[in-house]
Amino acid sequence: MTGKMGNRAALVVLVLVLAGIPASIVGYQYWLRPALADHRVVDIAALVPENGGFSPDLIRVGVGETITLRFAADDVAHGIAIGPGLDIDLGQIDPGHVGEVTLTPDSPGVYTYYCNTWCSPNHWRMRGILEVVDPTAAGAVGAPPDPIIEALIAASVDIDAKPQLAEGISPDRPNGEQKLETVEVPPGLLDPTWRLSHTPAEGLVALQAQNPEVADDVLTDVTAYLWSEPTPTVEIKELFAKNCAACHGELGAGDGPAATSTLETPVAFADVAWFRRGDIWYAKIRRGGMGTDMPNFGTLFTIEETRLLVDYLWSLSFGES
Ligand code: HEC
Ligand SMILES: [Cu+2]
Repeated sequence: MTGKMGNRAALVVLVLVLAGIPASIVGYQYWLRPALADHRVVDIAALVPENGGFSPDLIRVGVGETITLRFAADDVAHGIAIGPGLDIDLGQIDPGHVGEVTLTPDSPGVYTYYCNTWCSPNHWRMRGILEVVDPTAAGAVGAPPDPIIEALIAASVDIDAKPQLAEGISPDRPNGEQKLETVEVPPGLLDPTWRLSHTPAEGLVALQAQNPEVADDVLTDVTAYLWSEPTPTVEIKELFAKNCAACHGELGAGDGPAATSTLETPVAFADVAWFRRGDIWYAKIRRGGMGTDMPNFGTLFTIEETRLLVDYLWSLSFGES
């Protein structure tokens, strides 16, 4: 792993997170406190998208300016987070309550505040933009370059093509780790970058070529084990639980409570795993589907978080979580 976590905090701060303050301490919350504050306090109403979503849904703040964002849940419970890379999650805010965060951005950038609690069928549209501008610099801040997506474009990979699914490979992966010791593994399979741009089925073929005398079930176990490395962290599991499980199901079986209301059926990762490439999953997560109700998460998560989510999908696919 490279030290990508090091550059995550372009904007961090004095972050004070206060969640769940009853909004009913009205006089204090709405008049006295903003009047006494020595910096800008912005009140943001959080409503399900059918009722208007966030208002305001665009906030501009200058580099070095301290700002307090106060999110009031006015209809149902919402979960408020701000990304990518800020580590700000105010948790669930019940109706009639306020959650707030105070921050002082130290470099320009574009961030998204979003709801991460399933609050309505249009829940995932509940997003707003926090733009950090440097008044002394001209020009907009672009998104950072994304090596995985650039490589897909360079190779003309169509991320919307539906790969053919073949029969006969079990999604289970018992004891792959021990079996790994008993076979000869081609170097590509040990390289996470190679695995990201190849399907497990292709990995299996490479293993078979190298180990013609070894039984296929041993080789499938080894392949599945390699693809489901590394073990997911608690943070990534939580990111999936909050943002993906409503559709894809808690364990990625495609059976979340919102799965019945999407245009296309959310993918059950175990069903497709052998014939999918991780880099295409990655691109799908960042860009979203094309008219399929699969939301885009590229403005919410860092490149690193997305990469770790893909690893987590593999471990869900191959039965280990
Ligand atoms: C609103 C429901 C919904 C949510 C929330 C959602 N997805 Fe999806 N997802 C779908 C649907 C529907 C599809 C199938 C259509 C498509 O591929 O565009 C899909 C497809 C995918 C695919 C492509 C799978 C394949 O091989 O075809 C990936 C990867 C994926 N989702 C990952 C995620 C992750 C990770 C999250 C959370 C960060 C997430 N999804 C959140 C509905 C959802
Ligand atoms: Cu919501």
